[in-house]
Amino acid sequence: RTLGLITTDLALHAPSQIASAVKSRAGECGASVLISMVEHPERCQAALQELLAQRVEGLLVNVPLDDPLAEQIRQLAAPVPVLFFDVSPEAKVHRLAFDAEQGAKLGAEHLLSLGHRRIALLSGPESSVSSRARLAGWQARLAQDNLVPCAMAHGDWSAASGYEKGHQLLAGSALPDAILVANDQMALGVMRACAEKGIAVPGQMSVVGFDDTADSAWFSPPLTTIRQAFRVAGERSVEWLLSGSTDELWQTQLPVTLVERHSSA
Ligand code: NPF
Repeated sequence: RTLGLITTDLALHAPSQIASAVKSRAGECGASVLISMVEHPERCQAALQELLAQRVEGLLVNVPLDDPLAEQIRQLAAPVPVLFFDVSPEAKVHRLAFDAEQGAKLGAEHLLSLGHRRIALLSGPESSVSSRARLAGWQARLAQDNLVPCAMAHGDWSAASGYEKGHQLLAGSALPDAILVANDQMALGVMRACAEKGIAVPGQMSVVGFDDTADSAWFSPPLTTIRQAFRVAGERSVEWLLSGSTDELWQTQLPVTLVERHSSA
């Protein structure tokens, strides 16, 4: 049995951990996974045709897609079922996603409970539904306490962008107390920027990431973050695709949890 995975850049930690989890679970189920990595969402159709030509019996798509493109891909693939990871809940497609709002709320509440009020946001790219949902969740939770972010920037998920945007967020005369970051790789870059400016983490600046990738416990200091259980996402998605009962619309939200380490105080 063969499944297909169309994924965004595998040099990034979250997509690579999802790909790894999908491969492992498929292997345990005696299925193989053909992986196609696309640089742009518009390349998804071509990747889809390639995978269909190789007779995959189910497809996973971990690329940020707007609703029309996702629905188009579902139709092109039919009757082969397609499961999407980074589409809006409104799209009429099968979807497995982590609860981004809940994760954002947990991170913001953690900082608020520590007494921080000057909170900066480092969001991910606007093209990603997950990224927009994390940003909206942070803003909504801050607004509940009548707060607005003291500074804000968008990165591209990479540590390099975290470093560059981190320097931007730290450039003002009054420093933030804390920074909420949309993924752990960008948090790594932010902590590097803090170190270069002589800003102690967590003494002068708390940093909270999002993902809990395998390396995040080894950052210096070990990163406080929102855990997305990538293994579980891989298991659930593969099991559903191989279940043979994929006719009904399946939209599942996986819970996330706060992992308190040493980058926040
Ligand atoms: C991404 C996407 C690319 C690179 C990093 C991250 N991240 O750190 O979270 O975010 C999201 C994906 O957009 C989404 O599809 C889902 O896979 C989620 C776990 O990661």
